[in-house]
Amino acid sequence: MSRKILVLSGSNLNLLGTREPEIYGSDTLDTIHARLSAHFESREVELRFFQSNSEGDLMDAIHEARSWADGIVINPGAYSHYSYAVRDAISGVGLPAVEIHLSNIHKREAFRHTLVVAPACVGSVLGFGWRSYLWGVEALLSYLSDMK
Ligand code: CA2
Repeated sequence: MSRKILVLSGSNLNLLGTREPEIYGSDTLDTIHARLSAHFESREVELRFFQSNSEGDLMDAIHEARSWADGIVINPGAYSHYSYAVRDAISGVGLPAVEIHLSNIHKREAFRHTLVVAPACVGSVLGFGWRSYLWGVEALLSYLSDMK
């Protein structure tokens, strides 16, 4: 069955590849997106990518996904830790979402241990660098296949 998935990235993720490679890896977000496209090309999976630093733009993308997507993979960036608006957008559209993080936030500063978007998601993948995106999509596809 063909699937359509929105891969959403939030605040500061456009800076990937420019600094802090020891935490986030050295790939740019465009490189990660290209890897995902190549990986899922032969599997009837349509991926659409969007990044924004604006909470409102992320919310709009989530709202629009209701009309075309089967689910959402989201790295909200720092919005993960305090955006009830992004959380409500995910709950509001009713699409299954998987939250992902490049880094293992549980090993980092205390403020990153607070996760307010994650409870609106079906599950999370974190700590695997760019592969968190890959396995986030895999996890969502597996979840969707159980839903029929
Ligand atoms: O580990 C993740 O994926 C994060 O969502 C990344 C966010 C951070 O606020 C979350 O706590 C965990 C930040 C991404 C910022 O990435 C940068 C990359 C290079 C230079 C500056 C920022």
